[in-house]
Amino acid sequence: MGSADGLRKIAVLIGIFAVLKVQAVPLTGDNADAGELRDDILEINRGLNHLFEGDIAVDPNRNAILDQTRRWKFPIPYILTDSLDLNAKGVILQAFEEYRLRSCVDFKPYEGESSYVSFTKLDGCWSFVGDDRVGQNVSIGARCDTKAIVQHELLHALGFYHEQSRSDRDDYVKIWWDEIEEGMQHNFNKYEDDFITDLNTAYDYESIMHYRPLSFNKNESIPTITTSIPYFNEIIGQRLDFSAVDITRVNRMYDCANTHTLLDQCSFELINICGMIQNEADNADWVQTLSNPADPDHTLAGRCRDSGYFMKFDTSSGAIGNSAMLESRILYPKRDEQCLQFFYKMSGVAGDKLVIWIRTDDGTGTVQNGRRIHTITGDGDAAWKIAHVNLKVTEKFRYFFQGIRGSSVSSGAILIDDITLTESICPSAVWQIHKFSNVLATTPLGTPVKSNCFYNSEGYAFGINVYPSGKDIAYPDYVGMTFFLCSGENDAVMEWPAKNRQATIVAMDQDPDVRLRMSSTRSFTTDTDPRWNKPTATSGQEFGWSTFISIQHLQRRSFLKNDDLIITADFNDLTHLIKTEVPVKPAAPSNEIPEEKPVSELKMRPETPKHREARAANPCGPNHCINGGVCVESKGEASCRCASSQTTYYTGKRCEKTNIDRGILGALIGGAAGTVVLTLAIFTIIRRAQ
Ligand SMILES: *[C@@H]1O[C@H](CO)[C@@H](O)[C@H](O)[C@H]1NC(C)=O
Ligand SMILES: *[C@@H]1O[C@H](CO)[C@@H](O)[C@H](O)[C@H]1NC(C)=O
Ligand SMILES: [Ca+2]
Ligand SMILES: [Ca+2]
Ligand SMILES: [Zn+2]
Repeated sequence: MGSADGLRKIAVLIGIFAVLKVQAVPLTGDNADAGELRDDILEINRGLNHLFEGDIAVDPNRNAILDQTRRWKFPIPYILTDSLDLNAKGVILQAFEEYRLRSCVDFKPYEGESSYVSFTKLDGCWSFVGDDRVGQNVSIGARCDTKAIVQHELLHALGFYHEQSRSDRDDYVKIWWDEIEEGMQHNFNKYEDDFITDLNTAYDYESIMHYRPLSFNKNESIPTITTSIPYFNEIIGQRLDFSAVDITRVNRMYDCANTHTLLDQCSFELINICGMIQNEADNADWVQTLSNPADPDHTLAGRCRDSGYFMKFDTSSGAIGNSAMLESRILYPKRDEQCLQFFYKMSGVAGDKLVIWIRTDDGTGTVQNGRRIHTITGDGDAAWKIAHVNLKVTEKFRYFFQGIRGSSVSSGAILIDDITLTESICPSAVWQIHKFSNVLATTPLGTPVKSNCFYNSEGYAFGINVYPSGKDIAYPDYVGMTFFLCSGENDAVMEWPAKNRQATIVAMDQDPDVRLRMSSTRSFTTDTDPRWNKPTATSGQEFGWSTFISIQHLQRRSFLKNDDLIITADFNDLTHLIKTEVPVKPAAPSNEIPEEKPVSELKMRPETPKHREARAANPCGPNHCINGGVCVESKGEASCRCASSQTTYYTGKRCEKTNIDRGILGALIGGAAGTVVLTLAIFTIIRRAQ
């Protein structure tokens, strides 16, 4: 290839993007993206000439990657200025959580530090590269309010350039210089390896930092960048989530040993079963079992011979009520919310039970005190199913699975696989669509598959529509997804319209390693539009995306593992984020020059034997941070890193909550009304007595 002909061919292949853009239908009432494919950073930033490489605020003569002084200290202080759209504030907090799940990168509300990130709605989406040490803007302009764009801009802020500016990029991509818009050639510069480092990672077509084929192009259907391996022409520029290599690089650059929110994960592939243990006091054991064609595991879905294990409790014999327990190792939570996600399959007749327990520290240091959290009863449907269980543990604990034989005619087993325990709140809606290929084949374009109604933590009821064969005639190759309010049992007491709530829909990549999942996540935030008024019995009006994910993307990765599509959704109150801006305090002149003392031979004395501190001597034991704050030892003292989950926003030394849960507020008002009635009654009695 290399001829103009070759380029034309590729143009035809990827021209679909451009064609779709041209045909983009005008705003049709129920589309969060005005019916268009969401523009990427470069299209949004078109015409902003002060930017370098499309979305980097200029100052190209430095290099954060090799320059240690440009690296951040964690947690990174941030300000959410009130110029931001409410939806942008919500997705910024979501992006923080993606970093916390996969790396040691962390963020905290600004409290007068000299280095900080100020998220501001300026023109376009852009960032500086590396820590400026004087406070810096990250612009999340109009249409930049997606989680993936925020993740991308924060990678710049952390010190990363675009993937195609690597020194060895010409081995992997071809730049079509003649097709680049006049004066934009500098956006395709590459850097030599004395300027940036690849951190010993291979060129990554899948990086969230890669340009798309149609970047700075003259002709809207002719690409400026194509890949040496043609398969990747459709991959470059993905804006789903971090790639595996993006994560490796962040973790290498910042010497991350741990993540903030991943507590435990197991796919049972190794014989040590991730440190899980059998209980001795029950009737049987869980057995690590190899997949077979009749019973494939979940991790590999039966695709590989001689691998793919799951844990199995046989319920085909023994007395009714016989049980086996499989316990996790001891875990040390940092927040007070955990979500246990796992896959299970119950192949017996209805009635077998799978019970999830936790055992916490009883105060003597041993982990006892069992607490039953959740029970799943088999319904005779032997398919792999996903389960989410919220744990709310604040001290060291084990979680465990108890399988129980529920019927004398049971002839099957209980299987579990692919467990993930993260310190986050489980989604309020989980919808698993079985046999998706059938659904796709039998549902005509424009026809939705409707979910049941789910309740969010406040009590709003909502549902999801999936259009497997497309929602809009203009986008037949895309799965559409929309959100709608259902009429629910709390409607009389809820606030209407349901404004300032962020609806988030996720099509889940079912990779067994949660850090490698590249799920598709979309969010919008509700306003005072009548569609958010109290829904009628027939249902509310839908709102969402006709281009949620392309069929082609859906068939990649593990979106359709076992032919199941798993969708999760949330509807979170962002009212407390309406006012978040804090004034910048004049920074005290900082002479905090990074200590890089040369190691002198004289100082290298033999190490004195280390005194072993008891666990209780740790300033963070017990964790005094409340509301899920993470306690971190900093210079021998306890310091709280305040978590910002999707529903709550914390601040202060101990992470006090700033918003009142609406349910509680309702109860308070109810209580107050009761008091008034009682007082009136008493007055009446007193009057009578007089
Ligand atoms: C961010 O941009 C605004 C508008 O250009 C500017 O006034 C402000 O000083 C900038 N903030 C920082 C921290 O550079
Ligand atoms: C863009 O390329 C197509 C295909 O080669 C061509 O037909 C069209 O005229 C070009 N448009 C412009 C504006 O150059
Ligand atoms: Ca046992
Ligand atoms: Ca497995
Ligand atoms: Zn960029």
